[in-house]
Amino acid sequence: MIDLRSDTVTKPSPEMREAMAHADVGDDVYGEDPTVNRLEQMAAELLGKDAGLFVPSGVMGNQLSIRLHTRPGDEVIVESSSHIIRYEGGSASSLSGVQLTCISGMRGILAAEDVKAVIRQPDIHTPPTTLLCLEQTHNCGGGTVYPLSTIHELTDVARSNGLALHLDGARLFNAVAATGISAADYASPFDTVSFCLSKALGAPVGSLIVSDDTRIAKLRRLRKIFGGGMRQAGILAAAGIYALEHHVARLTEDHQHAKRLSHLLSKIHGVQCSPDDVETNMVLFQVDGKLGTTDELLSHCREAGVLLNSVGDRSFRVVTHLDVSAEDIESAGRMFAKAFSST
Ligand code: TLP
Repeated sequence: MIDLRSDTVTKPSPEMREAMAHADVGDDVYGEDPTVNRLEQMAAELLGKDAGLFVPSGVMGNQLSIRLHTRPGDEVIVESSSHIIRYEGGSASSLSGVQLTCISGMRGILAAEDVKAVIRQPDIHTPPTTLLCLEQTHNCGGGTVYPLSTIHELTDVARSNGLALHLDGARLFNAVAATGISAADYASPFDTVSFCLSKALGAPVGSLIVSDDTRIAKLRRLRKIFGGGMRQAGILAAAGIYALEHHVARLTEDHQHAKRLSHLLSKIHGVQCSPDDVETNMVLFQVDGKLGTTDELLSHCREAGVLLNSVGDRSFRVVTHLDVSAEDIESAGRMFAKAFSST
């Protein structure tokens, strides 16, 4: 089975497991796990911030950051198909008591004038707008890269209105691989940046938040409150260090695979797919209604030997990753052709 549902499905390689098995560990709640400390320092250096905090998941990275930057009743601006609004179980409202204001972007990418238009001016009737969250790369946009110039336009508007800035950089390193712009340059305008080790980078667990020393100290306390304080987490951090050392440079391979797959998909009758839209490791496509319902199409693909996720009515997402080879991509192309002709 070729699994293209997400880049979260990768399994740790024997070398990564070896690194995990030999990790030096201690109790991280006491700050005594040398491997976690090394990973946090590495992340901070890579992203050009003072300090880092290892957290169990991308959702926790986002939610701790939202809690840090807001008070209950505040308003947070997000893109309307962002992970924070779509896939985090409503946690921003339940855990931080904030209200989310959504603006639609072009394939997930917001425009500064649209953000400016929804920032509320102080008034007793309105919630204070206190935070802008962006997503790099943009998942539902199709792995879209936020251009650095657009980030600067958006963050300038937000800053001049007193908003804090958080970047959900779950796939930040895919943007780095696609553009050659450094992670530190992308991170620079933000107060907090989270990124995931367990997506394209192939680690089994974990994300990091980076920021200045004061904010990281507060986030460390919040992590404990949210139940994310881990003990001998060096075993997991070792996988993260291995991922940062060995799996960043190869991301361009995943991008080439996604591009190739988009070309194969675009040639299938009844499939709408634009290879020009493929910027990183994701491909979005739609399938003609005559070929079946969403569920039927998913099961035809499974029967043909390929797994993928639906992201809407007859709309699908495939994600390339570490455990998918160039040959797998060619096979997946044939499997999709079979699945979408079998009705
Ligand atoms: N994304 C997953 C699903 O939750 C949709 C996926 O398969 O793409 N931010 C972004 C942009 C993400 O794509 C994800 C995971 C997260 C945060 C959350 O990370 P985890 O799953 O580690 O909590």
